[in-house]
Amino acid sequence: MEGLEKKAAMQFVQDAKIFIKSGSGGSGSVSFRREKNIEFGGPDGGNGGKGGDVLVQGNGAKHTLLDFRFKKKYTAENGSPGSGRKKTGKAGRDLLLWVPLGTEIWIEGEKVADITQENQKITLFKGGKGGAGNACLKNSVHQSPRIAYPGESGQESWVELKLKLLANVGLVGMPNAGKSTLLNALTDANSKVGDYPFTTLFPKLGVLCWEDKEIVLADLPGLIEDAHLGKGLGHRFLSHAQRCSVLLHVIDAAQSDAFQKYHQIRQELKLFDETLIQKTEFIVFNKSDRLKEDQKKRLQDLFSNSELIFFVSALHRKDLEALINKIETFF
Ligand SMILES: Nc1nc2c(ncn2[C@@H]2O[C@H](COP(=O)(O)OP(=O)(O)OP(=O)(O)O)[C@@H](O)[C@H]2O)c(=O)[nH]1
Ligand SMILES: [Mg+2]
Repeated sequence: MEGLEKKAAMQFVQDAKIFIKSGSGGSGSVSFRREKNIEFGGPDGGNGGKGGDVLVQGNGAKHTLLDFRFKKKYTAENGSPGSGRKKTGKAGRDLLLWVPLGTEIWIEGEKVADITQENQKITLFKGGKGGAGNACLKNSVHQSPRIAYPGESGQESWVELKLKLLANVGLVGMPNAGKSTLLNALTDANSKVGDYPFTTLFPKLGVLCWEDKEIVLADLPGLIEDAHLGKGLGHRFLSHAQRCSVLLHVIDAAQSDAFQKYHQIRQELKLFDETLIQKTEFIVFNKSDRLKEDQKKRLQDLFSNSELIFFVSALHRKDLEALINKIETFF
């Protein structure tokens, strides 16, 4: 299974750790006016230029954090030093980092920003101020200061980027339950389908258009028992369910131990993040085309405590309307 995880990590980069530094301010200058016929020119050293800021901006055209896997160090330009004739140094250029929508920014274990909107822009680190030149330091006591100040240092830190997809509804469940088939049936997506487990190796989004609403669904790779111990693809994609307000728990209705498997998956969700099992959950029994009436009745009895149960056939696109109608009421 290790190879599987590697493949998934290569195809969908959802986290990155990078080193970021804003520009330092330029130093102030010590200079005196020297002109013909003027014997004692006053101080005229200019201030240093401001260092460049580091900005982060959301870009809906980006879908992974792949760029940040290769380049690890990001530095904004330093400000230039001031010079004579009270000339302020040039400001350092800002550095702009484009990230996919849904990117969280973490520093030392703390979330400092969440980029969720197209073009949403934040200043992550401000550039350092330029140092004062001696022209600026002149006062009634010190008429000719021979000192100037260095510029302020830029801020620097290791920063973690974590991509958590922006989806309203997350599809979770065992491999092979038909999650991708269901996503394709409900939305414009074309998620890969296969009759083997772990066909889907990274999350895939689709949009369900219903009247004037656009509801985003995320097909998440399959979960198995002991995923929390790293089995299968482990818990690596569950963070994408955290932003969803509704989860569709897709179950292969034709399997014999549906009830037990259902609870195994719930346990895995809980072990990753307790709030996942507090979300609104639809139980979607897929592959109902293979189900006899008495089997269906048995499942209904077993899951009698759950309010939102649907029997569908994603493959044959049957009985999806009730499910769509219900999803729609939540948004
Ligand atoms: N009979 C029947 N087969 C279905 C139905 N839905 C999906 N399948 C089949 O079940 C198999 C698995 O479907 P997928 O959609 O790839 O399942 P998945 O849950 O996305 O699987 P992973 O990506 O591996 O987690 C495929 O062979 C599908 O054709 C259904 O409603 N009825
Ligand atoms: Mg799939």
